[in-house]
Formats: sequence, structure tokens, C-alpha cells
Amino acid sequence: MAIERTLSIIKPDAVAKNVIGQIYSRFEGAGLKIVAARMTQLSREQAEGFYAAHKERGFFKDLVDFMVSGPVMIQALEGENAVLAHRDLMGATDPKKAEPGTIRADFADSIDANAVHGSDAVEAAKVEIAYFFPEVK
Ligand code: IDP
Repeated sequence: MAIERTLSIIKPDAVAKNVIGQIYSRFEGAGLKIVAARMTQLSREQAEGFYAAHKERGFFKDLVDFMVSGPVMIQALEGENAVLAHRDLMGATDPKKAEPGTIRADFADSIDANAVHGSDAVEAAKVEIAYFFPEVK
């Protein structure tokens, strides 16, 4: 088992629902440690930069509009196989397809407002953690 880090964002819909604590409990229950965290309101520039890989997708503007619509809670998580462990906690991108008991099944309303982001690979996690937490080594 490898100790990894992953980047998590609790998106504006979940922050508005006041479930940060419930989501943090799931991280802790799965053995994921919060090693950096910041609540912030993303600028358009930050959101566009973060999701640059999706720039050509039809949903890009809606995604950016949503991500800047309210405060987000951003954290770096650390633990055994953190990237996959966190993806398992999140559930499928579309909450209608997410397994019962996952964060998205329990807290997300739609594929647009889907409660959480999580890095999809170790290399992506490194880039995403450096993007929001340049001070974290
Ligand atoms: P992920 O967040 O599960 O890794 P990605 O495919 O990386 O999913 O997409 C990034 C985000 O873009 C999703 O979390 C979701 O908010 C949004 N998204 C993805 N596909 C669609 C879509 O078909 N319609 C609207 N939004 C989408």
C-alpha cells in the first residue's frame, strides 16, 4: 500500500448545504488525514485554470459558473491509496449513478452540482495540490 495525497474540493452546493463536517467525517473514517485546508471563493481565473483540461467540453462554462457561485472548501488528503480511496468515497460523477452511501449519492443533486471534486490520479493530485497549496511540500 502506498501513502498518497489527493486534492479534494467541497463544491459550492455542499458548502451551502452545511455538510462540510459530515464530509470530513467520511474522510477521517476512511483513514484519510487532512494535511492542508482552506475555505475560499474561487475567481473565474482560478476555476478556469483548475479545470483547463475540460476547456473544450460543452459543459466548461457551466462548470466554471458553478464553481465560482459560492465558497468552496479545498483540502489535501493523505493516506493509503488516497486517490482511489477518496474516489470511492465520492462515488460516480453523476449522482444518479453513484453507489448508495457515497458522498455524491447522499449530498449531490445533479451532475453539475455534484458536491465534491477529487483528483483522478497521483500525478494529477500533485499538480492540483501545488495549484492551491504551493506552500505544501
Ligand atoms: P469527476 O469530477 O468525477 O472527476 P470529470 O469528468 O473530471 O468528473 O468532470 C469534472 C466535473 O465537470 C464534474 O465533477 C462535473 O461537475 C462536471 N461534469 C462532467 N461531465 C459533465 C456533464 O456531462 N455535464 C455537466 N457537467 C459535467
